[in-house]
Amino acid sequence: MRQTVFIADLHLSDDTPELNRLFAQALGLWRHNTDALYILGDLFEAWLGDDMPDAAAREAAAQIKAFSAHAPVYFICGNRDFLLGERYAAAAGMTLLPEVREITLYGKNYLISHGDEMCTEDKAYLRFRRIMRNKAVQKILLSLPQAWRRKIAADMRAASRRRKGATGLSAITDVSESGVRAALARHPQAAAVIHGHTHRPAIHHHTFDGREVPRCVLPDWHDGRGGYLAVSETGCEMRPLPEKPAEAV
Ligand code: OKV
Ligand code: MN
Repeated sequence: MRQTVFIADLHLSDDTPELNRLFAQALGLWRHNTDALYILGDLFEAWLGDDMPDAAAREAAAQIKAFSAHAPVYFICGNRDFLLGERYAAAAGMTLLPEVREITLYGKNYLISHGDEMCTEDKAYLRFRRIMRNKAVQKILLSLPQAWRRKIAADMRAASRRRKGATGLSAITDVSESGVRAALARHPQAAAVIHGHTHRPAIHHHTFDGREVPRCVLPDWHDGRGGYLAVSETGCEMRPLPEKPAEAV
C-alpha cells in the first residue's frame, strides 16, 4: 500500500555517522512505496546558515535530492535547524513549508508542525524561541564570520545541555493541552495532528469541539530508536525503522 512518511528529530551531524547511514538506508527503502516524505524539523542537530552545511548535511542533501526524484519532500524547520533556508532546500530537492501547516492526505486533513510552538508551559523556552525566530536577530547571526557562528552555537548548546542536566525531562517541556487546543481552534478542519520535538512518541487522543482528534508524536532517532509515521488510506501507523533486507547488507 502507498504511504506518506513523517519523520522528525533525527539530529544528524558529523558526530552521528551511524545515524546518517540509517537515514540514507531508510530513504532507499521508502523510495519504492512512498507518495511523499515530510520532515517535521530537527533533521539536523544544529544549523548555522545555508552557507556552512557540515559534511553530514552535504551528504544528506545529495541523498534527499535523489529520493525527491521518486516522491516530493517537504520540510518544516525545527528549533535546531530553524535557520535552514531556500538555498539548502533547493540543493536537497525539498519544499520548505511554514511552521504550522494543514495538509490533505487520502481525503483527510492533517495539522503538521515541529511541535515546539505547542509547548506553552515552558515560558523560558518560548522567550528563547521568540528571540531566535526574529528575522533581525537571524540576520545578525548570518552576517557574522563562520568561526564566530560556530563559537556562539557551541556555547549555546553547552549552556542548553547544562540546563537540561539540571532540570531533567520535566512535564513543562512537553506539549500542553492548551497548546493543542489553540492549534485546533485555528484549524477546525484538522482531523489529526502530527508533530515531533518532544521525543515522547505516542498517539494521544484529544476531544475538541465534540470531535475526537488523534495527535501523533513522532519518535526521535537517538540511542538505537527511531521510527516514522506512515499515513495511508487506512489512517496513521507508527512504525519502527525499516529493516534492511539481509542480501542488501
Ligand atoms: C539551536 C538551540 C543551539 C534550543 C544565534 C541568532 C545569536 C541564531 C543563532 C546559534 C545556535 C542556531 C542558530 C542551536 C537551538 C541551541 C541551544 C538550545 C533550546 C543567534 C540567531 F545568538 F547570535 F544572536 N543560532 N544555533 N537550543 O546551534 O543550531 O532550541 S544551534
Ligand atoms: Mn525540536
